[in-house]
Order: sequence, then structure tokens, then C-alpha cells
Amino acid sequence: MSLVFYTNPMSRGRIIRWMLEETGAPYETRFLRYGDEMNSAAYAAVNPMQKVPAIVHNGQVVTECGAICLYLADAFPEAGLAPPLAGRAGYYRWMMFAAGPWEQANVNAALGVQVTPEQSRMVGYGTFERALDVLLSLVPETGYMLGGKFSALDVYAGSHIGWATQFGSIPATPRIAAYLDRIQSRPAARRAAELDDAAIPEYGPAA
Ligand SMILES: N[C@@H](CCC(=O)N[C@@H](CS)C(=O)NCC(=O)O)C(=O)O
Repeated sequence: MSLVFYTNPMSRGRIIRWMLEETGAPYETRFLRYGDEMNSAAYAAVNPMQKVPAIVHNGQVVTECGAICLYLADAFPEAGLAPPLAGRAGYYRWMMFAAGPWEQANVNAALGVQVTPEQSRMVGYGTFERALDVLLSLVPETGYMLGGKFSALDVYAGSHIGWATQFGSIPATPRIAAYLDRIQSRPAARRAAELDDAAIPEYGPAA
């Protein structure tokens, strides 16, 4: 059994660190600095996109945060991070929504990309406002996105909501703040943040 995690402490890799900590599985971290290390031929052999995060589990490469979360939840079922098969409609639906439409809407808004009403028909997220409303509709008053049980969806979509709140594109209403507190105060989330924060001086963009 081997599980290698390629990341940078200031990257989307923080989502996967949290997910790994939730599984409780042992793993080895390989930090990559932005620039030459991520662009090396050795790393291109792992992820030809030359981006982090990536994992290699028993020789199998998985990239893309959403896919890695789904993969880890299934690879370590004892952690209970995926709902039973019969209850996966919302799980798959909202994981893909967060990884696709929401990611694109958020990045385009941050880059100041303007989408006209005509263009919004071919844009997967339609409009930023609509995608945001849908994302926020996932935030429950109590419990977790799929009900009473925490899942990989909370790690993945919850991370997006946490970042958007931090960067000011989502208002931290009491419901959102309470939900974020609920998921971010989990021991695995805290451990993950501590591990990555400690690596920032050596591997962060300014290192
Ligand atoms: N779609 C990818 C995005 C990965 C990504 O954009 N990673 C950034 C850091 S957050 C990166 O590695 N950038 C380095 C570069 O492009 O040089 C995912 O969800 O994993």
C-alpha cells in the first residue's frame, strides 16, 4: 500500500490534505514549489497539466480535486466519507457542480471576465449570480450538505465556500458562518490546516 500526495501548501491541495486527514490513511507528502519544480519533466510524468494536487495510490495517478475526493472516499470506505450507493444522486451532482460550473464562475468573476446574456447560454455556469445562488442553497442550517452525515462533498464544496467567503465573493451570513465553523473545526480539518500552514515558509509562493 502506498499513497503519495503532491501539493503546495498554498494551493487547492489544501482540500486534498483535509480529505486525506479525514480518511486516516497514512500518506507521504511531496511538496512542489511553483515554477521549476511543478514544471519539471519528472512531475509532468505524474500530472501533464503540471498542477497540484495529485495523488498516486498503489501506482494509480489521480488528479483533479473533485476526482481525488471521490476516489479517496471510495478507496477508504471505513472513513464513511461517501454516502451509500443508493443515496449518491446529490453527492455526484453537487461534486460535479462545484468542480465545473462553480469553479469556472468563480475564476471568471475573479478575473473580471464579463459574460453577456447571449453568451451565458453557452457558458456552463450561466451567470455568476445564478451559480452562486445554487452553491449557497447547498449550505444547510444544521448538519451537512447531504443531511446528518458529513461527507466528501462537505470537504470539496465546503472548501470552495470557505475560500469564497475568505476572498469576499460570498457574504458570511450566520448560516454560512455556522456551517463553515462546523466543518472547519473538525479535528482532521484543523490538522490539515496546521500541516500546510507550517510548510508555507519553505514552499509557499514567496519562499
Ligand atoms: N482543476 C485542477 C486545478 C489545479 C490548479 O489549478 N492548481 C494550481 C494551484 S491551486 C496550480 O498547480 N498552479 C500551478 C501552475 O499552473 O503553474 C484541480 O481541481 O485540481
